[in-house]
Amino acid sequence: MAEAAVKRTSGRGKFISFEGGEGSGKSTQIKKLADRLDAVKLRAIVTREPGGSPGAEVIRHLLLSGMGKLLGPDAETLLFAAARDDHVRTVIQPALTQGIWVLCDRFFDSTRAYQGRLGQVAPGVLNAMQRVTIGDLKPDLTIILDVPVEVGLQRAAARRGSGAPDRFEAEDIKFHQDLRDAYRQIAADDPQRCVLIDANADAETVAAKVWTALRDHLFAIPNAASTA
Ligand code: T5A
Repeated sequence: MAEAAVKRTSGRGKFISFEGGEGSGKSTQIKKLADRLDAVKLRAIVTREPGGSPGAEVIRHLLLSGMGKLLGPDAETLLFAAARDDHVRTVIQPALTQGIWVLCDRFFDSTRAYQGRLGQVAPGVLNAMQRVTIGDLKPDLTIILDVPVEVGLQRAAARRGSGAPDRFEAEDIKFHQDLRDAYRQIAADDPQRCVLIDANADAETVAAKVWTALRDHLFAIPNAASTA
């Protein structure tokens, strides 16, 4: 069965992005999915934004320190775009071309939600940046993990321990509620690509829903349920 899975997905790799608010469980679910794909002998890499390539990781550091915020919403968005440009060119595209699946913790929907809806960067600016950085590249599937804001922030705080919240975790509760609404809207606007998953459950339950979404959207995984 594993052989069949590899054979039927030969060619370009699948591109799957994970999205959601702070502490929604993206990193946890990506790791579980990577393990599960490995079990059916599908080659996959796990990467993240901002970051994912050496150049983009430098920009990540700048952004999460809050330095980008000081420059204003447009310039901060340009920094996210610069990081994405490097990441796409040096990591994502080469992997997909080699038939390797890419599991990405955040992608352009994060820019749409955080900088577009919340930062109020104009759609024309976002569209132009998207054209330059990713062109026609779109995830084959976007998993949007949906949790109540309080739950996500509690999870993020528990994981952080005594460390300081980063630039976005430190925003007020309304910001996070608007963010949740923005993601729900993104899911509603593009149901072919996006699956909204209720992630207010234990990690195994959420992982089962993610796997079902994959099986339903990327039909090339045969007998997915039998690998549970
Ligand atoms: N950003 C990013 C933009 O503004 N624009 C952009 O274009 C892009 C790409 C990145 C920040 O940059 C912003 C958005 C972000 O604010 P980050 O440090 O990468 O920052 O942080 P996040 O992407 O927000 O991810 P987090 O690490 O905060 O959360 P995750 O990955 O969603 O959650 P995870 O899996 O680390 O889980 C958090 C904690 O909860 C537990 C985990 O064990 C962990 O302790 N947990 C659960 N607990 C109970 N039940 C479950 N189901 C659980 N799942 C996980």
